Amino acid sequence: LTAAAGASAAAPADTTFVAKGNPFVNYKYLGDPAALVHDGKVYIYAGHDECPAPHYYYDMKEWCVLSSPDLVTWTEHPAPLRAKDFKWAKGDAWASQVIERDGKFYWYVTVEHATIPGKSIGVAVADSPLGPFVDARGSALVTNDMTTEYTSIGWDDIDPTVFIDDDGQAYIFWGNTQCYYAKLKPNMIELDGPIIPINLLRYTEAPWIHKRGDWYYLSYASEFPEKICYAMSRSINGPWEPKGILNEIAGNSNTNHQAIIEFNGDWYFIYHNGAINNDGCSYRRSLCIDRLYYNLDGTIKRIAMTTE
Ligand code: FUB
Repeated sequence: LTAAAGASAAAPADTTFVAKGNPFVNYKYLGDPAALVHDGKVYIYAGHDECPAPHYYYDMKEWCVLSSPDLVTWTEHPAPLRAKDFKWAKGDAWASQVIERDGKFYWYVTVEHATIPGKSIGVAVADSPLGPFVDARGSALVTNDMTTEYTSIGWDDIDPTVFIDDDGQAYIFWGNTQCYYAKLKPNMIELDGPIIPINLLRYTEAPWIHKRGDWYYLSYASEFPEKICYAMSRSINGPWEPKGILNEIAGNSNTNHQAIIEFNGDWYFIYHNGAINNDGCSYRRSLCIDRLYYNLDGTIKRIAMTTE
């Protein structure tokens, strides 16, 4: 990655490339990956890190999407969503996740609210995983003034992850410093009931929910610089039993942020690190994928971060 090629040059529409190891996208900086498996392909949605020198802050205006049928050959599609596509938002395309329900694709995002101080969560909807996505509500789904009783910070309402359980009930989890969850209505764009705080050991941010067999897994970024830890439960409502570290601090980046998916019978751990840029790497992050393996008791083996 030359300067940059680097950082600020946007890839032309529908660019196809062959991954040559981790980080697997080497022509632009992307962070906070979320992954969706749909119709034989993996889609990765990630925030575009565009921080210029002296690079001491998050400069993230848009989210990008890549797809692959085999995790080797990738296509980057035109950026399908920008923070300012939410008219009520000021900017900051922070962490997000896309999930499909009944043929519609819902993209839950973190943005800075224009009038309510702090971060908020919005949701956009599309008929295809590649968009076009439009704001589904015209207002935030979760705002800082809904959770002020739990923390004194303005950025606790970040990093949404959404999960649909086997009985069809959808849940949204999110949070910085404090993890929260709530039910979603079947329309996927309204909360259905109270916001419930969850206490997790050394929790920082970046929750991700997945299920395998009868186990629910809640992975999250822990401490700072961040490692990814996880907890397990027999119920989506907890209690969550801490199970330790999944992967260590990701190279030169203070943050880490994971997505966990099953694809063609294998499990994958998708995350970001600062491996491409030694300077300012917390704000110029790069995407990686490694395999994830389970023990017989359902616990997860420590992730070996590779450059392969
Ligand atoms: O990218 C901005 C923020 O950094 C995300 O929302 C957090 O998860 C951390 O990765």
